[in-house]
Formats: sequence, structure tokens, C-alpha cells
Amino acid sequence: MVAPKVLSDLAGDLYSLASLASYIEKDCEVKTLSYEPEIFVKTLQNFKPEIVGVSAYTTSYPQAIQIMQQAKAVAPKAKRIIGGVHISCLPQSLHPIFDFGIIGDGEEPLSRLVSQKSDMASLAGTCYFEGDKIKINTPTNDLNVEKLPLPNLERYAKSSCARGCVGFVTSRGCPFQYVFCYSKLVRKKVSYYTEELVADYFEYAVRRIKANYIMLWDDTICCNIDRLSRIADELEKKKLGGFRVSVNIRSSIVSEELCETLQRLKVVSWNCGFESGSDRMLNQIKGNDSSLTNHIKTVQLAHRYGVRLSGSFIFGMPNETFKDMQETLEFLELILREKHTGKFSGGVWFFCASPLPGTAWWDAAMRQGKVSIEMDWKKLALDNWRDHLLLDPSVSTEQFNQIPQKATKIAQEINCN
Ligand code: B12
Repeated sequence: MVAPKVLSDLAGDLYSLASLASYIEKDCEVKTLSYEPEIFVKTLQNFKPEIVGVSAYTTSYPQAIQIMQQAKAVAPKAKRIIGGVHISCLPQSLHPIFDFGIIGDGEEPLSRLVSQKSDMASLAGTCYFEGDKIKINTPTNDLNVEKLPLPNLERYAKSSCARGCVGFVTSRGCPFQYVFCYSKLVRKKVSYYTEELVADYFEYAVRRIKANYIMLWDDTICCNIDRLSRIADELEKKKLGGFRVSVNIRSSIVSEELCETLQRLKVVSWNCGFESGSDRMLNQIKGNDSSLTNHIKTVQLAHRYGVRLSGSFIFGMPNETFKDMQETLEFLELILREKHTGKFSGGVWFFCASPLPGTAWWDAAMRQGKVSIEMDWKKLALDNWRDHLLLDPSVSTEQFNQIPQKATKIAQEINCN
């Protein structure tokens, strides 16, 4: 029997959902939606799904619950499931509206759920209610990324395709463990797509979708120059013609060799999590190889290689003093000076530190009683300046309040054309 499914997301055209839908489409009819109340209800009424799924980050978790309440009212018999970062990091927070939460990579658990191949109670990578207790089956992390089908972006990420701008990852997991990252909790090891598969993704995006801009969303794609170089070899064989690429980069690994390899890959834009301008903080959150000197070198190399650089910053971290935050503002001012002399092209973004579930910051905030699984998740929004959790006792509300004002002023000048 073919079981229709609806997967919905809150961020718009998620690669995650395209990957999931493409994985299960051989076994069922599947639709993905970017959530809009009326369209969602109409689709439920007409499509009559047996499973309705939603993807949620932590701050969108309350909305995911509301969406499923709506789904229950319209299609009460459908199984309601949730996947994505939030439930993966904190399955203990599963809301009773959901029949299942999917922990970690969703392809295999969802495929089994669809084909009803296994006893759900023993299915790895799931959480569900057993009476009033939440049962958690840890994921096995055995997704074979080499067997992933190409994500059918034309069908499942229509608006990105229409813009000619698509995004995907070329690996699952992350080799690092920063205090503000969750990855190790969900994916124990890193799995890299083969270079040939990555080149096939590009070919599909450029030739089939006619995309001219490709965003590589891996957190750490730049850490392995040899792999990047092999990907560039594969791409050169395909002679794909005109397209541009953006990548995420770490300032501690930026070198001339990396810049040259990225040029071969047609990378025109780097996203760099600078996070702080204070060496003391950089050491604490990213390790000894992270420094302001490397940040400055990254700004200079981006200019030398004609690359657009988007830098992001965090304020209000645990152990971060007011002085540390001022050092970050000073680095922002340095970028502004570079911009004025024509040596910086790009932008800067800044967020307040948020102890998201699955991170060391979450554990620390939990010990201090600042977060809990019953909390208002919106408090963890990265722009929650007004009601910030103030993760370091040395910083007063008054001091903290000065930061977004000052940072906004500098960022506006940097970001204007
Ligand atoms: C791309 C991206 C975005 C894009 C999304 C664009 C898009 N259309 O895809 C944009 C720029 C919009 C974005 C925005 C934000 N993002 Co973002 N983003 C990412 C990033 C870099 C990659 C996501 C991805 O594709 N991963 C690869 C896929 C394969 O993995 P996955 O997403 O985990 O999906 C798998 C499973 O989770 C599961 N699954 C997921 N959904 C579902 C649903 C169902 C039904 C099932 C069964 C399974 C399932 O199966 C998937 C396939 O295996 C991640 C970091 C990362 N490396 O994952 C951050 C990340 C997800 N983002 C994050 C955050 C915080 C945000 C913002 C809140 C930031 C902000 N500025 O405020 C916003 C919120 C947007 C919103 N409206 O909700 C955090 C989330 C942390 C948390 N606990 O909530 C992450 C983890 C980054 C980080 N380390 O902090 N983001």
C-alpha cells in the first residue's frame, strides 16, 4: 500500500526535508511544504496523509507543536512526527502531540516508519511516549551517505530552484566539539559524501536546475584541503560552466593554499563564525588555534582573493566579561576601517549567546537553573537581547544592554553599500 506523507518545515525549502523526501519517495507519495496555515490545512484535507512530519529548531519548537495541533484537528488519524535539531538534542522534551520524535539523521528511521518494516518500539533514532514516560532509542549513526539519492530539489525545494540558488551539505556530522555546538551528541562520527557524489550534486544543480549559486552548508568543509581539491578535480572534469559557491570557513585554517583551492571551486563568498575579538574567549570556546590574529588574516586574505566575507559574532557568552565584548566591538571597528579603505567586501551579523540544547552551554545553564525542558523556548532566540539569560555573572544588565546598540551602529555602516 502506498502511504502518502506530508513533511513540513518552518525555515523554507530545507535541504534536510528534500533529502528525506527523496529517500522515501520510492516507497510512498510525499509532499513537502513550507508552513503556511491555509495551504497546510488544504493539503491535509486533499492529500489525506497517513504521516505528517515537521522539522523544528529549538526556537521554532513551540510553533511545531501548534502546527501538529492543527494537523490533529484536520487529520486526526495521521501519525504525527517531528525531526530536526531540537528533538535530536533534547528528546526528553517530546510533546505528547507527537507520536514519534526522530533523533539524528532521519532517512533510515523515516523509511522504516513508512514501510512499517520494523517494530517501531525498537527502532533506533526514535523517541516516543510509553504511558507517561518518554522512551528514547539512541540513533545507530549507520546512514550510508554513499547510498543517498540526489535530493530532488526541483520537487522539494521549488522556491530555491526558482531563485537559481540552492544549498546542501557534503557531509554529515562535525569533527569538532565546541561549547556552543551540538553535533557530537547527535552524530558520533563524520560521514563524507564521496567527491564523485558531490560533483554529481553540482552537476544536477547547475545543469538540471540551472542554479547559478550554490551554498555549501557543511560547518567544516574547508578543514580538508585535499578533499576540496579532489572535489575541484571532479568538477573540472564535468566542465559545468558558470556558477558561484559560498562556504563556511574557520579563521584558524585559512591559508593561501586553501584560498587557491576554493578559487578552483568557484567560491566567491565565505561565511566565518568569528564569534569574538577577544583571544581569551576564542581560546575558551574554540581552542588554542583560534585567535584575533587569524581573524585579521582571514579579512586580509578574503580581500586579496576578491571574496565576499560574512562574519558572525556572539555576545553574552559564559565567562565573557564586558572587556571581552569591547574587544569584539574593536574588531568590528577594524573591519569598518577596512571597509572604508575598500579592503572589505561583505557583511557582519551578531547574535546573543544562547545555551541551545545539546551544547556544553546548555549543561552549564541547566546547572544554574537558567534553562529547563519546560522552559519558554523563545527565550533561547539568538536575538533575545531584551530578556537575555546573562550567562556570566560579572556582566550587569546595564552593561549588556549597551552592546547591541554599539554593535548595530558599526554593523549598519559595514553592511551598507
Ligand atoms: C542551512 C541552515 C540554515 C538555513 C536553512 C535554509 C534551508 N532552507 O535549509 C537558514 C539560513 C535559513 C537557517 C536559519 C536559522 N538557523 Co540554521 N542551520 C543551517 C545549517 C548550517 C545546515 C542545516 C542542514 O541542512 N543540515 C544538514 C541536514 C542533513 O541535517 P539536519 O538539518 O539535522 O536534518 C536531518 C535530521 O535532523 C532529520 N530531520 C530534520 N527535519 C526532520 C523532519 C522530519 C519529519 C524527520 C522525520 C526528520 C527530520 O533528518 C534530516 C536528514 O537526515 C545548520 C547546521 C548544521 N550543520 O546542520 C544550522 C542550524 C540548524 N541552524 C541553527 C539556528 C539557531 C538557526 C537560526 C535560529 C539562526 C538565527 N539567525 O536566528 C535560524 C532559524 C530559521 C528559522 N526560521 O527557524 C542551529 C539550530 C540549533 C538549535 N538547537 O535550534 C544550527 C544547528 C546551527 C548551530 N550549530 O547553531 N539555518
